[in-house]
Amino acid sequence: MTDLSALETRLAAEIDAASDEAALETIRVAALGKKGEISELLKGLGRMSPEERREEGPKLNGLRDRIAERLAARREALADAAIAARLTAEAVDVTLPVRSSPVSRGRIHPISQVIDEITAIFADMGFSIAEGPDIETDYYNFTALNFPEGHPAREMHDTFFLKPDANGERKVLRTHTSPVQIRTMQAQKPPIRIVIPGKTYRQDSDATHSPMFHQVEGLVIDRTANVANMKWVLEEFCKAFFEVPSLKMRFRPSFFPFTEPSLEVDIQCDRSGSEIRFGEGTDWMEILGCGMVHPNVLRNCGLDPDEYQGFAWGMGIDRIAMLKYGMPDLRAFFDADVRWVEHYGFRPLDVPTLFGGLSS
Ligand code: 2NM
Repeated sequence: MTDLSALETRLAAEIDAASDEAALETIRVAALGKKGEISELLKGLGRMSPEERREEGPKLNGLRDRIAERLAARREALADAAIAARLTAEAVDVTLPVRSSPVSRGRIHPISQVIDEITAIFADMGFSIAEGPDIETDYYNFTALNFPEGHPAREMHDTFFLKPDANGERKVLRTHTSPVQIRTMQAQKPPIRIVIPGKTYRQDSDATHSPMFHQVEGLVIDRTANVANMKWVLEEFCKAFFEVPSLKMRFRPSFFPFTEPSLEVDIQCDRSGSEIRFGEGTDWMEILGCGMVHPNVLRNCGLDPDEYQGFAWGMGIDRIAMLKYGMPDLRAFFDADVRWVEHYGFRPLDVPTLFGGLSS
């Protein structure tokens, strides 16, 4: 005869010691499964005499029920413990400080800021922004812009040439953004009013020159655009950009292949103090080049110079960014030094607008 109380004690101890659901299931199968110890004992009831069965039946049934109950209770306790462990492990400390978002930590590079300021000013005057490829054909970078073949101006630009392609065509890294003006004039009918910010490339590298630099150029084409219009646009731009109410400008004759006449523009400044100030003083600083678009350039774009005329200008962005925001070394612009960008950069949400202030 099996010692039922010893069996119950052993099973109860095993159940209480089970550390997870799988261990518990193993114990259940060994006791109450088809071939389990208690199941086998229950099967034995059939072979007993009625008297024996009346005696043993309730004992065995009681044992089976108590073991089943104990298994269920242990299963529930394990599930509760698992949830409690998860709650502890996944607890969030809501008192920790909030991590700052990229929008508040990130900084806009001063060049991007200055491009945004310049385009905001011209957009306010009714200009559109145009862009084009950095890799250009010789035609768009030089020929269409009235640089004669073999003209020294081509060498003047210290051009980066790419390896010739299968057709022997030698592409260039654009030396100015003017190819975008050619593409726009070919694609769009006048009136045209565009500004073109972008990267430009020349083989030049020292404290004040980087082989990659930034330019912004502008173009106006219609039937009556003239030098007076050009001077007004450039004066309004300079006042808005340097954030001064008035500013003297000086226009000196110059030469560019793509404009006739060509002019260089100086703005009034004061260098007597520790920092340069614009719109006051008796000094001059060269800031941009401009002129009336050469009739040959108009013809190259399919425009009749007897019908249409226009003006264009160009300036370097990097130098005026240095002047406006007091950055002493051009080379730091392109070092990708996070500390530098944190110091000189601008907050992403402080978008420059004319009504909200360009730089404030
Ligand atoms: C400058 C100075 C003067 C210029 C001219 C043209 C075009 F395509 F219309 F002929 N684009 N840009 C221009 C004129 C650029 O940069 C110093």
